[in-house]
Amino acid sequence: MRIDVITIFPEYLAPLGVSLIGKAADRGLLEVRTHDLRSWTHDVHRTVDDTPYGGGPGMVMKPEPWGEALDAVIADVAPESPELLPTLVVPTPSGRPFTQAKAAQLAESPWLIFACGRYEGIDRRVIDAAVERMPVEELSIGDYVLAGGEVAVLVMVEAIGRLLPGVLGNAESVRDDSFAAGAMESLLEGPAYTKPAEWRGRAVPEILTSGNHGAIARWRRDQAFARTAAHRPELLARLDPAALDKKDRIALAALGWHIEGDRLVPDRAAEDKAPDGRAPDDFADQPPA
Ligand code: 6GU
Repeated sequence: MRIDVITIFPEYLAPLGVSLIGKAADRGLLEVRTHDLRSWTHDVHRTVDDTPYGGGPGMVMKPEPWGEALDAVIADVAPESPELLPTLVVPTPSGRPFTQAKAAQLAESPWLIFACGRYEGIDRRVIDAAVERMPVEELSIGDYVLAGGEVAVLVMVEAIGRLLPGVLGNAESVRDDSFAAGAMESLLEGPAYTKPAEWRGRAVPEILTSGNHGAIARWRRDQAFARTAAHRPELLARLDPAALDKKDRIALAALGWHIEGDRLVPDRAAEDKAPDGRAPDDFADQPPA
């Protein structure tokens, strides 16, 4: 996969040269190129922003440097092979949610361009024009506001990069992740333990040293249900009851959840609360992109 990042702070992307993603790049599994947006300015001050039309606080990124930057980065695409066009990802708090499913989808693309906005965002015409040339995804990494898209790009590239073939040592580790498509899609992973078997008077759960792999898998799944019920109850409501076996139902019943028609619902609405009293709606799921 090729990844181009256009930003006014190329040094902000330096962590992509480190750790899992850096090693993947060293191994040729992914190529990251960062570009300084200011190299497509032509004034002495290398201006990338201006005041908003219509007034209001803050500054808006000017369209001209962005237009030239995108032209330059996609310049090597032959007009007769539009299937080689990259997907443009624009990190923005007003985007659609960046989810594990979206990470998996983007991991299938051979080429991504990330356009990092700062200030109050990029002049809308840049995105409107790009949509006519290539697939564009405006994506948010959560319900909070960052100062710019760079940190969101670090998040997204790491989530996407670890899904690329060969990047993780153990391909199975992706399958059991929280949110992984399939059995873990709406579940959080439970706790993990390593040696020593006893530490400061605390023993590892006995089942994990039993060697009974079926029982361990069952215990882990029950732990995932418990953790999800405690931390993200709104995720449990999304589980498809048809995908639950008898033991799943028993585990969920013990946590106060039962099946009503084709939905999993809490026994009593009052229990539909996180332990800290926060309403589960605080993490309400957004509709799929
Ligand atoms: Cl993707 N960008 C910015 N600037 N702020 C955000 C975000 C993205 N996602 C949540 N907040």
